[in-house]
Amino acid sequence: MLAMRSDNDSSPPMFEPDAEALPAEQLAALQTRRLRGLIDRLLAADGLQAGRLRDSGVTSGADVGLDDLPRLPTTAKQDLWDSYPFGLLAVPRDRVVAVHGSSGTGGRPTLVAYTKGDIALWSRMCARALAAAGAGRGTVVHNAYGYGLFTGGLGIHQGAIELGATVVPVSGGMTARQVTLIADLQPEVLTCTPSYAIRLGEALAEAGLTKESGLSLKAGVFGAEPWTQEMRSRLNELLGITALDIYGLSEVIGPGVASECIVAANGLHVNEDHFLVETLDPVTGEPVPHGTPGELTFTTVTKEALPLLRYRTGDIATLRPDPCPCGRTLVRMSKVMGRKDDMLVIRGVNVYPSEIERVLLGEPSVASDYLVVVDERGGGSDLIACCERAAGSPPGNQLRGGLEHDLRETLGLRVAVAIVPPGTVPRTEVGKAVRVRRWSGGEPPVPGLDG
Ligand code: DLL
Repeated sequence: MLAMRSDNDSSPPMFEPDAEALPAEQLAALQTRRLRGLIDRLLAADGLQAGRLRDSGVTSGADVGLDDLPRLPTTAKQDLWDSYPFGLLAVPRDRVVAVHGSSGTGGRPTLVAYTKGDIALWSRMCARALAAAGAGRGTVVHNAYGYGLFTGGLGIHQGAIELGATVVPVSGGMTARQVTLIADLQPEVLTCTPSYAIRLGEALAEAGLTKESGLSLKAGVFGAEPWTQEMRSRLNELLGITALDIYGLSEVIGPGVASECIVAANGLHVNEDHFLVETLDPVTGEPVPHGTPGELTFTTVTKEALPLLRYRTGDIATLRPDPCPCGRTLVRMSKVMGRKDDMLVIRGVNVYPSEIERVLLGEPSVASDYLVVVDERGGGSDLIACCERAAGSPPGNQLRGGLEHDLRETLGLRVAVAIVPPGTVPRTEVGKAVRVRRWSGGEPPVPGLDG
């Protein structure tokens, strides 16, 4: 079996070093050329985005440079819904070779289209992410992202093939079968949501498969939902791996918009030769400086079927341009703190569920699954953090009091903690983990959570 590349290899593990380590001026020149090309394509397609460009005084790609980006019009999810299914196409309908999407909140599908060129681009972006995790030719990649309309499964699948790795297309769920496949095929890279990685790690441990007993995994490429550094520590420990973050969204291309490298495991390199990135104040839409949390906004300069100008994602993160030891020159984004619409406003205090995760999972006596319940039964909203004791942690009342104290200190807000019996916090086997449930009456969202 071919081994993983290691940090000590003389060449850095990059799939496209010419692009990933491009000097700043050359990157800017490439981005400018591509941005101008995009604007010309959008104007030629004469759709919604062309109208907005003309309204803002842009009639040719030659009119703009990178510095003009903040004054160009934006796009948002609503535009995709309004143009559902094919209204935003910038190519003839018969050039579309695939559609993907996400079910989104409220079950309303967000559908996106790909040309052959888009699929090739997407494959390369996912190959970059896998190579950044240390994978190369012949590396076995156990791909437990769901296959289907969701971009996780097929995106990583195509990327693994592009890289020349050996992909195991297991998809989500049926955990017992996954344990058998991992034992038999000895994958070195695991790709799935972080919440499913916890589930799988626990199932592997129950089956006696741990690092000590020869578990083959070395790296994990986890994304599609927010997760914290505390969750990273848990995953590293449980699976004996380096857990890495991968970010993306259907509207931009799917997974592979940005991903972490195994060299630093500290921030996600944005593939900004294809996806120009900005962080905007979520309320005013004005750009915020590097290091300040803002709404990630992407311009897809090379996509063909559904190119988007300044697509406002709703995801909140920071950007950092400082060099990375891996040699990539691409700007890094922080872990996503949450979506702007997932922010809870409790008695005037803004809270992202990930901030609660950081406190809960920072305590070793707490198991990795948790649920934040927004208790609306009294007409207001109060938070209850429901969690379980970690296996083997001693019983006692201090845990709850300690967590409530830490949550109050960290968030400046009273959050009640309910330690519920093992196995009662709802788990997600397939799809994205649900971390927040509203409770306005009736049965509690977690059995055993008494009123
Ligand atoms: O979740 C694409 C993906 C698949 C990314 C597999 C990574 C791995 P959608 O279903 O369209 O696409 O959902 C996109 O998921 O706007 C974020 O809110 C969230 N998200 C994706 N990756 C991360 C991440 C895929 N690493 C939405 N951290 C995005 C936090 C993430 N949130």
